[in-house]
Amino acid sequence: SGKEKWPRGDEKTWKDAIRGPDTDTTSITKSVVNHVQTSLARQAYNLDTSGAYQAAALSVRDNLILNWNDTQLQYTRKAPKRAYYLSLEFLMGRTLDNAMLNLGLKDNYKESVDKLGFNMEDLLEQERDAALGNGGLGRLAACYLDSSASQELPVWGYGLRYRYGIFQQLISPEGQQLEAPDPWLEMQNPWELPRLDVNYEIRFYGQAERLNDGTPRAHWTGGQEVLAVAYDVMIPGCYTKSTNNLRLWESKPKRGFDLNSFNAGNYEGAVGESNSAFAITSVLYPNDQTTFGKELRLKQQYFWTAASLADMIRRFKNLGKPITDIPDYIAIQLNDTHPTLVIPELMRILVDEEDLDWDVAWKITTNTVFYTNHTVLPEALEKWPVPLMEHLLPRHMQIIFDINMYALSHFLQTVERKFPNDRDRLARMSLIEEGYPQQVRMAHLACIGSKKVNGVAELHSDLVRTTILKDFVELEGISKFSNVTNGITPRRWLDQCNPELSALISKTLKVDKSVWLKDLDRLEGLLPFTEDAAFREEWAAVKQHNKERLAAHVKATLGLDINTHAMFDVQIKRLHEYKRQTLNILGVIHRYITLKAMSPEERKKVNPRVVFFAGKAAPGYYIAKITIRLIVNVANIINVDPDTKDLLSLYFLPDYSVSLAEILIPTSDISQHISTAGTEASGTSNMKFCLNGGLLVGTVDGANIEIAESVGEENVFFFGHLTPAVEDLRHEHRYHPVPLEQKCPALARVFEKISSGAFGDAGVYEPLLATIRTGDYYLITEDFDSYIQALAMVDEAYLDRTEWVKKSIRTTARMGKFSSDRCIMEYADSYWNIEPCPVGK
Ligand code: B1N
Repeated sequence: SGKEKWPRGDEKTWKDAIRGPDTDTTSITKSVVNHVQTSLARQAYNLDTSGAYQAAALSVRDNLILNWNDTQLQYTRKAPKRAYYLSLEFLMGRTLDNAMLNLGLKDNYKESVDKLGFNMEDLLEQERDAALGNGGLGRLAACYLDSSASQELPVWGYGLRYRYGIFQQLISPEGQQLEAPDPWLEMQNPWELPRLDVNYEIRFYGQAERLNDGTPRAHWTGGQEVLAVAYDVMIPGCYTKSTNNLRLWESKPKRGFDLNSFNAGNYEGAVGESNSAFAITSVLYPNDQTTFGKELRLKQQYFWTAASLADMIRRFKNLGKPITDIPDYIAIQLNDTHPTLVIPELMRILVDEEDLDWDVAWKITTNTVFYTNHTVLPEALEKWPVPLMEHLLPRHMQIIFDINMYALSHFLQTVERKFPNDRDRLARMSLIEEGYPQQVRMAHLACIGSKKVNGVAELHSDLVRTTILKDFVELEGISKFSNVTNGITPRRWLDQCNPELSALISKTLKVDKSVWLKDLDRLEGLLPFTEDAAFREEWAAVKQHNKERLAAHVKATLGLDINTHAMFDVQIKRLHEYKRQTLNILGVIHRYITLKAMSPEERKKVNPRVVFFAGKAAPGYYIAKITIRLIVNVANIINVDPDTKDLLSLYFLPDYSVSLAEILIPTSDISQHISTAGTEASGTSNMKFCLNGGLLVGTVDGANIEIAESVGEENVFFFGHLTPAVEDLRHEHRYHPVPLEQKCPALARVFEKISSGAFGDAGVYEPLLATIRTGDYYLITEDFDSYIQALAMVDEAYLDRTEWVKKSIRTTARMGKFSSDRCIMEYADSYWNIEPCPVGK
């Protein structure tokens, strides 16, 4: 806007020199070659594929930076309310392809790279995944950033810049998972902008002394101070200039080494202190859905929330508004309880530094913060020992006790009135769980400190309301507790991972992808084409090509041959007992036994099937690691059995990642989402498979339910007990155990096979089998028969290939609801109260 003056110099000189984006092939080529010569300091004749990737990435990055600058300037000028998505995990995957597609420049870059003598596919393969997450929670954060930018919403992400992302998984020939570090920053990372000038000092330990001057204030002094330094990752929107920011913090010592210690001869102590500062952001914790009360993890959480909040407040203060206006300019979304410390940290700033009354500070806080719960599994609910919290964050521990007093006891008085003498209720609701030691219940703190609380699928949000936060619903009213069903970005999870299908859709709908990728309900336009035989053939051909692409990849990386004319059956996710990869592998063994018992004549009628598994087990998760072992050893046997190998084969693909998912998902005929009912909060890969025309085999759990509602129950294969039955069944198991042979003879035969040593030393698997034989917390024995039946129905349905392809088309066509654009609009409208802030308007 014309109001601003050029800061210095001659306006025309500036304007002539300022460059625009490189969009046509000629300027793209120039920019790529320029980066080869200057940024990479290489001669053109000396360029390899890795260098070509770097140069192309730097050229794309230039374009992103220009858009990023314009977007951020626009935000500064318009000063809209902003939302901040706080997540300890951002599972971004690769960036180059996504960036080119969102910029609408992929074809031009491809042409340019071609002319320079390189192949775009090879270049893309050079990039390492940014794997700063464990699974669904981290990938959801990445999808939400893509949607926020695509919807032109002023949303920033805040996270940690781990030097090591999720470990690399190696599988030994015996099927053991081995973990290797993921030094993803060893190569230059063109996608981040170091902001060494944006930094904050973060305090740990020390003393907190209340002033006791009639105010709630305290002084927090001493301890260790660590520097948080910002690295910015640009998040391009799809077909828009809007380019948002993901700010990742790196920890480092406040001032190099402590010179005093040096001079006192304490070299080790000085280096130790500096190492402990670097250690904070050194590694992502690889435990999905379990917490271990580790001090370093709590340090990560505070380091990140304190730096992020300091950054938000500095930005807010630049607006010159009264501090009480914070909720009008800032919305903070907590991605699970990991960033819950923002609540006491914001209270500390408002009370101790801004000198506000407690009640005023509490009102600001509870109007600014929003909390998303992602799990109801008891072992995943965060609790921190009070002594640890007191030691590391003495002031925050005081504040949490005060919140418990003021906010809760205020509540608790209401409770007293509403439910007199209900001592159990008081103990249940307290922020502090009694015991040795006492523990802080982070979900309770997140709940009472937030304006709204949501779960991630209808069923899950119901469970949040009726189980873990039931008492709070009774107290605060139901309207605070709602649902935002998860979604996925169709940019990465259709256009990027399945370009042929994307092209077929655009051609069929006669709509440019720039339209339907941002309005996914448009896919419904495919429905009439289910009756078009030529279209169905094209649809099936795309699936076939995707299978071949995967087979080529597996051949190149693992040296294995895959039968691409089989049905592809895929289960890819973290290894977890509740996700029941065991049910799947036991089902595979059952199938193998059944095939072996058939005559050659009977076998001829069987449709070939290839089963894929991929996923990592937390390094300390013993049972999950045995499950991998069983899968690998079953594969070793059945893949070479001449009787069956053409009809059934099995692959455990090592080192599952976002990039591997992008190759696997478009190949599936069916995918498995078979958690014990009530345990999988949502699931998001279920959505990715269905969007790509794979049918779903699953339990009545998480988002499976809503997917079935959308695509039609006739197009999914449901099985198993429902959520309300689960508790009763577990109770039955405990108090009226029935021997496996009696309860589920088919499964007993599978167990016998394993115990006979058919898949190697049976002793290895015994601890896994024992969890099922005794206790069976995840109800394998209860669901096995109906699982086998569901797979039989899959086989039967697959016989009618025409009808199958129709199901596939209908599934894709009805997945519009699951675009993460819809989720982000819901958060923007019903939670954050923010509006689009487009560039140049
Ligand atoms: O979050 C996803 C859901 O789709 C999945 O169903 C859910 O299991 C997943 C602690 C978690 N819940 N909890 C976690 C991850 C890491 C950690 O340290 C908990 N992940 C989920 C997205 O909503």
